[in-house]
Amino acid sequence: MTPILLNCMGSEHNEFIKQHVQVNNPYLEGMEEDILYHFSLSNRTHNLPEMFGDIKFVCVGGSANRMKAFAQFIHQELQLPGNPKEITDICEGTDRYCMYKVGPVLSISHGMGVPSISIMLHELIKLLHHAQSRDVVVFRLGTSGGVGLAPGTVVITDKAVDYSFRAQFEQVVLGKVITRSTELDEGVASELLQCSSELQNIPSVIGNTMCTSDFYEGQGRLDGALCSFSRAEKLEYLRKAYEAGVRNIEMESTVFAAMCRVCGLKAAVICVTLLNRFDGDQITSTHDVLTEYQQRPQVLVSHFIKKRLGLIV
Ligand code: R2B
Ligand code: URA
Repeated sequence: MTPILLNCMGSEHNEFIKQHVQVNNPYLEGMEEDILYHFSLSNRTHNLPEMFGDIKFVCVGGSANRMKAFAQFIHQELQLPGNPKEITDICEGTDRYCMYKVGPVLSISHGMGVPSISIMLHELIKLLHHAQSRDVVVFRLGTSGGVGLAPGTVVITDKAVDYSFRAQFEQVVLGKVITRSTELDEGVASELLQCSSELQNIPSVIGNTMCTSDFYEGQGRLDGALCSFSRAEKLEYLRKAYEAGVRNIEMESTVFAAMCRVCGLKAAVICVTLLNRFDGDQITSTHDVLTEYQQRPQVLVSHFIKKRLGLIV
């Protein structure tokens, strides 16, 4: 084979990799059927290319109600025909996750914490692969605790970092630790920041997001059932996090970033802060204030999607 031909194949191959969702498992090819158990879907019983082949934007978030509300919101924003109140849950055969399809947008819930979102992501990535979806961007829309920011600020994640502020995710596989990078798509993050500057009342920053495996002790809270450290130690840890560029704390970003990256999916994390952790641990804002805060990542991502679709300039 001549070097020129090799180059040609290389670039075609790269183009394919750039557009398609890559699963990284040699065993999948040989499987007669792939049951996406937690979605209650299968590539044998459902025509996945027909159902999902046109998906361009996947929005995931913790709560089932919030992701239903997002689906109804984006339905209105994209001015699609039909009644947004009538959209149905594609995963109604299970109550693990909910999933709504609105034009080229998929809205899915992932529950709380790394194990819950990682199960959902395995099945989502296989679903997009079976469906032969191309050029997909995945967003996590969530809530978080702010580090040195006014409550209500939206943090667009630069790097998702672990408890030691390292941009990596550790997964235990067959008793050994596998480490994967958690860098997110820089272009999508800066496009989102640009979108925020075009909107009113969506104060936004780009910063690092720390992912923990617990809401209480794991995030340095003094108000859990257990607390093994002092207030001074908590504040010292938050100060070190701030110095390392951490602006918010949540519970899913590292595995989300790592899995999307390995599978060639462009990804972004957009979380609103519900409180400033330097000021306290309890979430004291009213229900209405919290509801409005949680709409901010949705409004921002909706603006991004409408711009990408050419619905606004
Ligand atoms: C943010 O909020 C949840 C905990 O309240 C968790 O899923 C997260 O990442
Ligand atoms: N979600 C978190 O994980 N932490 C917070 O402080 C708030 C929301």
